[in-house]
Amino acid sequence: ASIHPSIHPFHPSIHPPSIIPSIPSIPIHPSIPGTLSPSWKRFGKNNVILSDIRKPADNVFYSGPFIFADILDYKNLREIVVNNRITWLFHYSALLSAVGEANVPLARAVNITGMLHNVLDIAAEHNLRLFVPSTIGAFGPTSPRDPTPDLCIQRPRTIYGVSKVHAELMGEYYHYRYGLDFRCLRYPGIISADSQPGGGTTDYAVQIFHDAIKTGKFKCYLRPDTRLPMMYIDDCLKATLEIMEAPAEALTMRTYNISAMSFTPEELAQEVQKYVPELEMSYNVDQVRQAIADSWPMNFDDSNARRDWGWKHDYDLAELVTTMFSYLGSDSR
Ligand code: AKB
Repeated sequence: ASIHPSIHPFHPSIHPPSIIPSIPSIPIHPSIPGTLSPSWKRFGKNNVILSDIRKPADNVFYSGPFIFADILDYKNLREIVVNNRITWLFHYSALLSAVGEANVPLARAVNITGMLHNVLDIAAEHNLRLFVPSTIGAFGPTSPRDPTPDLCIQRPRTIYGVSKVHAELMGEYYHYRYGLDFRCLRYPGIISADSQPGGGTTDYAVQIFHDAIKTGKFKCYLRPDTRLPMMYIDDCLKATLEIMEAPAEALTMRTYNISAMSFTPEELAQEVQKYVPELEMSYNVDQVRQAIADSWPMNFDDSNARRDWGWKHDYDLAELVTTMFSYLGSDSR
């Protein structure tokens, strides 16, 4: 018999028996397409299940299992977990900062209801190890910004940030109260060649590569001196798998900052100009995104992650730009 969260409080001792395969099954959201390759290599293609409410885009190479999963539909999620004997769940569904401000009710439904009522309860009910990404956006104007430590005041002023603080606190509460194996990383702005910008405040740092290659021009919506923490996708994936595989005894906390580099639009443009020397930068500040960026960390203190589970980034700004152009091709104009 299964136990519905609204009827019974969770405790590890009352979890229904579950059959746990020797290798974890991991539903992964395709908004980070690169997620697939490291996890396939590590766990085997058939043990990693990709899910979304839409078919994968034609340009996303994908040949492993793919299923429809709607995080707003509790029964659908439960069926997936039971039928596939899921053991680990990576929960990426979320509306990002800028797009969340444009549609607060949807952001609330996806980021809070989907997370609170569904993912946490399913994970607790089925004894899953649960990964939920948080973000630099979980901090706000009253947080220390340079650097921002793991534990400090968090009063974000976006629905995205509020939903992420909520996720951090709920995950930790379920961990301490019911033994849920909740693990969470606060990501900087993530940059990758194979995913398009998706409604975030840090998106300019992805768009600049596409525009530099296509048109040789880039109009930035943030001021030239706006410093934000950023990370290349491979480091993000490495950190995510590392924290999921870390022995529980190594974790002195359940939500960690991770960091790799911090830069401003001006500094990024200088690096991009090494590949596209004629790049013309201009600035047309969007007040909404500028206000969000001005309330976020400038530098992220990730010393706890480095100490507890050996986090170490591989990509700095120069390496990031070289790698982006090696994928996108600076001479493909
Ligand atoms: C955003 O800009 O909203 C995201 C984030 C930093 O969480 N990329």
